[in-house]
Amino acid sequence: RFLENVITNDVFRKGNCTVAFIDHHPELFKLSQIRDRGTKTLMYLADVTVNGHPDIKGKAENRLFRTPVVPVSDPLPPYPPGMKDRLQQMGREPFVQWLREEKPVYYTDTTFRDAHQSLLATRVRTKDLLAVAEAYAKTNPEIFSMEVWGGATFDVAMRFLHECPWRRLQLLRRAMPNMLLQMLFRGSNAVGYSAYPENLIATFIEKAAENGIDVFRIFDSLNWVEAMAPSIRFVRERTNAIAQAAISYTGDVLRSGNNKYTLQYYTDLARRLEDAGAHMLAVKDMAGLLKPEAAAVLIGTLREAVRLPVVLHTHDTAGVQSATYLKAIEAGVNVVDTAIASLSGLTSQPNLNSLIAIMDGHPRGREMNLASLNQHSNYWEDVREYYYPFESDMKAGTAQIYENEIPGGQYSNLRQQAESLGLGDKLEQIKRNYAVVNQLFGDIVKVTPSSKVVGDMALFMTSNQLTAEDVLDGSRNLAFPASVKGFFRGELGVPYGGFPAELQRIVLKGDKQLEGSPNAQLPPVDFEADFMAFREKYPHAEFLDYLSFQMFPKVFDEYYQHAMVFGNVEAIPTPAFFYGLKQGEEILITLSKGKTIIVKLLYVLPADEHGMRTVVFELNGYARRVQVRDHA
Ligand code: BTN
Ligand code: 3PY
Ligand code: ZN
Repeated sequence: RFLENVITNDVFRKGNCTVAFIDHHPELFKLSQIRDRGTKTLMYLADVTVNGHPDIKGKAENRLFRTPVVPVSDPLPPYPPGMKDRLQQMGREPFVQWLREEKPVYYTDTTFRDAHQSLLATRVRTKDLLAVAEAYAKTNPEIFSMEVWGGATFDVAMRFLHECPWRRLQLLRRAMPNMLLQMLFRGSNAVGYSAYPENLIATFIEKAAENGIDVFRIFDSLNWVEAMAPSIRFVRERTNAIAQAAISYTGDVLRSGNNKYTLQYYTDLARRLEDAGAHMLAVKDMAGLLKPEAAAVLIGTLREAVRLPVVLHTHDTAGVQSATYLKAIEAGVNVVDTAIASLSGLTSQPNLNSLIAIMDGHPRGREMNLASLNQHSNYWEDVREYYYPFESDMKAGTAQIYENEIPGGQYSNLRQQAESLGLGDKLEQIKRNYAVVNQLFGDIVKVTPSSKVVGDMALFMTSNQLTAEDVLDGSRNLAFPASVKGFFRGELGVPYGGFPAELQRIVLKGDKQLEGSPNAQLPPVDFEADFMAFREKYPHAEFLDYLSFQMFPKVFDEYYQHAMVFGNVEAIPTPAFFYGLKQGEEILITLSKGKTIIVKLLYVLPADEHGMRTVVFELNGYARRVQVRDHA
């Protein structure tokens, strides 16, 4: 039985009708909410089955996936007390003091954010995170915090996964009520790539905390304390969460001779961040440059310089960063950032499971549930397969990272970026140019978004076959990338030591550098009037969507249009989401609590003369056909 509705009706679809059509065919418009959502989901599945997923064009092959096993956890008793419970009992100042004095080392788990941002281009979907969140929280309450939000996840959730980032946070909050949830916050750039007005930053922080964030890791891409201080203050004044200020680590603190980033540089920064009100101090080694001996010195010195607990974050791009952690642990670091085994290593964080195992018998080792962690690793090993088109083809650690200083997430994305610009065979040149650009720019801190500027310039030089001398030759009148112009205008702030004057003059071509902080120039958001206007344009959206829109207007607009056509696609299992259905394949989709639909692909008809293909499904046992355009 084919249940027709207004979306599948040919007369209506082709527009061969007047408004009277509604009066003559009321049955076509009587869609229960569930059927409406069901139809939209079928539209999505039909489209991806016929046209493929736009994000993985040409990369999908006929793979079979194993079914990931979700580790079991006792549904009773409820949740064992975790760090969130401790924070609530103690209050934040006593809590961070307690942490600082703790003998055992603690672990932050980055699997839900940085690990997949760095290995899988941030593409992991909420559904796959949520499937194991409760079990993880019940079996691993010893974990210091779960990094689950911020960084690139906010943008990518909407842009590529068609998901609401706020709903991800809310769902994880509910599934992990005993654990501290952490986000990466780019100071005055929030979760974006440029500066936002200060009152928007404040409101974003407030709403992030209300919806589940307990720990804000705040950094600035040039280690500019002025850009971090307002965020630290907003966390302190408007939330009960922890402001963890992060210093981005670059260069080599033990390098002798001409060294811009000395121990003194880091110590001064740490003290200023403590004075700005940070509750915790993190060293964010985004490129994995901190060597073991340097870690011993740096962590030991920072522990003495400030009264805060000290955290260390690194990327294992060189392949040896567990050695750095061991030295840091012996120098008194309180927390280290790690990822579940099967999503660790290379451009991701060091391996949590193995680190726990080698800490066995160490005076700062601690009792952890390694059996559970290994089960979770097995789950992620299978889930990771779903995302194979997003893997970089890096196979082993590289010592070249000490020369090019490319952050983990950018390193794994670089080949793809190069290929999309037709520079696939120039990857080595791009990496060398990255280091050249860094020197041209005055040896700057490179982390989102400053790392993107350096990357854009390296690609620009490579594609135009420019040397450093060419760039510095003012008579060439080069068309520098927009991000490079913005950087030299001061849109990301001012690098330590200032801009190299000659290159700044060449890039700006008479344009002036901004005065003061980049977001001081921006008029505050008029929330009331602006939200009203937003609602007019996006009537189904609410205030959190409005904040998404403020961060990424164009991305939000496309996300919204997608939701209007295809509904909420978060419930679709990941293999179907990326690869569509095969003939005869049947899947379960839980659209909402208690509303599960069974979808089976019966067959796909050839395209008609208008290029439309009819895709016939079975939905809960009834045949349903939808039509999609074949873009081939
Ligand atoms: C539907 O599913 O048919 C209605 C779509 C409404 C989607 C809007 S888009 C912005 C806002 N955020 C969501 O997650 N949903 C609504
Ligand atoms: C981000 O800003 O997304 C980062 O992970 C920086 O390291
Ligand atoms: Zn990182």
